[in-house]
Amino acid sequence: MSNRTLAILKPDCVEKNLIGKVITHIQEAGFKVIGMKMVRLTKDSAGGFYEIHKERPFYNDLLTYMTSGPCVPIALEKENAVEDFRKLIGATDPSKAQDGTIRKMYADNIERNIVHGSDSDENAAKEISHFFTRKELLEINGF
Ligand code: 3AN
Repeated sequence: MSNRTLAILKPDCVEKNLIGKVITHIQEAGFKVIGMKMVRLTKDSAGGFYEIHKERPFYNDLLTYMTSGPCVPIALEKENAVEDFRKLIGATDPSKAQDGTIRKMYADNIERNIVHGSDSDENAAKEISHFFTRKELLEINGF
């Protein structure tokens, strides 16, 4: 079991001025921020990140949305990080998310759903390296 996951505060989160509130929820749930930056994804970068969804009908819309404004990738550390973070954010479709989850509280719909969380340890490692070099995490944290 790995202890890291990747969160992305998506363009709707940034646009609604919810960066601080969402990070507060994340930190109060016991996650430690080990890397964070604000980026504007290009189509290529978003396409690479969501490669697994390439054949899905919502893929093009997803890329348009994810490149529509800046977002905030955050590398997080906690015991059982992947599973605990997915519990904290709730179901992909906010109307199906449990009360108290970040998506239930702040998300508009299944596409504009405020926050991304890695779905496995393997993907967490890949996704963290999509946004952060090892040197960046090393310089900040000594990892
Ligand atoms: P999650 O973000 O909960 O892991 P995924 O990985 O299945 O969900 O989907 C990635 C992103 O694609 C979602 N966060 C959402 O923005 C978008 N998405 C997923 N399913 C749909 C759908 N049925 N219609 C529109 N957008 C979707």
